[in-house]
Amino acid sequence: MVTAYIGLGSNLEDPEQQIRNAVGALKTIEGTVMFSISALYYSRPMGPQDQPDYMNAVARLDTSLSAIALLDALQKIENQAGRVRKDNRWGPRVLDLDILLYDNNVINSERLVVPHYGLKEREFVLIPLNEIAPELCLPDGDSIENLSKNIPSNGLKFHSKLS
Ligand code: ROI
Repeated sequence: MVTAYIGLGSNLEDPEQQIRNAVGALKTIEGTVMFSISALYYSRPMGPQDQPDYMNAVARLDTSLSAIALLDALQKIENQAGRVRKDNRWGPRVLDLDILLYDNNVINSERLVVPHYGLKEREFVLIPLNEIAPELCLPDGDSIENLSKNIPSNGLKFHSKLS
């Protein structure tokens, strides 16, 4: 089994419900158990500001799937939520499920880059990740606790517990 951390984000079509549905769907991925889930957080959009605020959370999954099989499973859940992949990479989305970490692996393939390239700069990833895994270190040795202490605040707000 591998431990993977997944970032969840939504800013369209009832984001809180989108995240709650996604959490339910993550629990049904074959060969996978959800070990923990952070609280829900409101966050201001990173990137273009002319889009709604986001709801974000982070989940820990323990899985027997390969990283690519896990990515396939996550993209299937995104598609079932009605996500349309458009060119606007930084635009609003119904549901975004990102593999943040896959054990201590470093992956640089065309479809998948792990650790997630934005992890260290994103308050909406670091704070929920630190909530569920403060002892965690990245493959390069950086500690999540230190990174989350030093991230500049962009107004992330606790919303509610999920479980
Ligand atoms: N901004 C926030 N606050 N939360 C996200 O999940 C998120 N996802 C994105 C971009 C557009 C970079 N901005 C975001 O993909």
